[in-house]
Amino acid sequence: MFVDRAKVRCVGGKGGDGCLSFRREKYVEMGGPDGANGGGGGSVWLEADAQKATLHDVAYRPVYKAESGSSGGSGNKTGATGEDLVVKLPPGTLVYKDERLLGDLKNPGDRLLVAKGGKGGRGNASFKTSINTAPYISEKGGIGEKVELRLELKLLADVGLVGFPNAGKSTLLSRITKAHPKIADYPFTTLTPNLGVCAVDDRSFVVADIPGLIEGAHEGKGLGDEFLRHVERTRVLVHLVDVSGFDERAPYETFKLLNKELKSYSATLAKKPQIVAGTKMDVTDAPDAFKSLQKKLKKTKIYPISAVTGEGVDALLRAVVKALDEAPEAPLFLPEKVDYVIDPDFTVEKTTEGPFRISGRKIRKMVDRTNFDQDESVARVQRILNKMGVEKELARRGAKEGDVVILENIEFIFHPET
Ligand SMILES: Nc1nc2c(ncn2[C@@H]2O[C@H](COP(=O)(O)OP(=O)(O)OP(=O)(O)O)[C@@H](O)[C@H]2O)c(=O)[nH]1
Ligand SMILES: [Mg+2]
Repeated sequence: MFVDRAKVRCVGGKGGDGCLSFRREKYVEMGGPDGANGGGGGSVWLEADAQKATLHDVAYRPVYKAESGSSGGSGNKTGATGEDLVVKLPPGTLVYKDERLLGDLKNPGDRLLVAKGGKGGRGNASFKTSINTAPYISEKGGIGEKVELRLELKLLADVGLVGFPNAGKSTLLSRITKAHPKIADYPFTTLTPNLGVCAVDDRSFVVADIPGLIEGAHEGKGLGDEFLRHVERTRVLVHLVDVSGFDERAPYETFKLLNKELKSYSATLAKKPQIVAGTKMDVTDAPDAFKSLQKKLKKTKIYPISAVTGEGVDALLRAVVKALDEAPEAPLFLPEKVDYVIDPDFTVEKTTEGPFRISGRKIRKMVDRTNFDQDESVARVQRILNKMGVEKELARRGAKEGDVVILENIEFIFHPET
């Protein structure tokens, strides 16, 4: 099944906890600290993989969690690092977070780090200093990053077949490639894009057949712009105009209407090199209709083809190859300029219920990693808060000795040191 949109949640692995331990040896009176660091948590990556053609798999399995790091051990045994998780996606996947483009996984092998694993906590051996030779302190492992992402696939094909429903797009695709799209004599036979690889002499290129467009497609009529975006990255468009008389409108009308739709959808689509083909030339009235269309479009060469008999198809393909040689590379979608979000180290607010609340990313990280049952750890947090200027800010806000202060989720009694 062809799925071109998906939402996924990626979670980095938790870092392993640091260990608190002291060496115990026979005949050695005072062993030093030997608690090792925990291993870092694994990260989640997204990677473009040529084997994938749709977002089907991720849409049905939307949660990705990397491995956690192991805890550090005694005897200076460092915890194992958690393994990274690589999520394979089809080339051409755009990655959005909060509607901001994070990246374009255009070429196979392109990678994007989306959720970093948490750092491993430090063991007490790491806290040893000349002053504190027996630290009774260890850190917890950091929590991995959590992100919700929106994925959108914009197919990467060299050539896009466009035209009104029934123009014969799928029939042409089945003639020039090994693809087997559904073909029928009613409009909207094709409901999702089909891709095929076409070989001409020693060249090959990817052709995309998308559902037929109708008037108002850019406003969402018919299958509309759902699929127009899949030809946005093609390098050359082949515009099929039915000249058999099956479509009640004159071929010239449908030609103009379709170009109007492309233009309304995007200026880039309208500017793409376009090769025009009159289709179903094997039908009795087609040659006459073809002639009058060519007369009206003086400057544009139209290729007469029949996907059923094969007439004119080679000449069309040669023109496609020539146009591809001259066409620019498919555009890369670059992340928009990021407006920086100012994220202060901490904020202090007085809650309506009374206590002061201290929050912020840096504070949250520290709280997550602190063992509050260790006196030395608590003392260390207090030292860090002081250095950050939290105590000063609390005092400035009117906090007094004995007031309750909430640090993220942990309650403290305010005892200013200074
Ligand atoms: N005689 C003749 N019939 C054709 C030719 N090409 C396509 N047809 C017929 O036209 C009808 C529509 O063909 P499709 O290839 O399904 O058309 P499409 O453009 O893919 O249509 P949608 O997917 O609905 O947009 C089918 O009945 C085909 O058999 C041709 O060259 N000659
Ligand atoms: Mg079709």
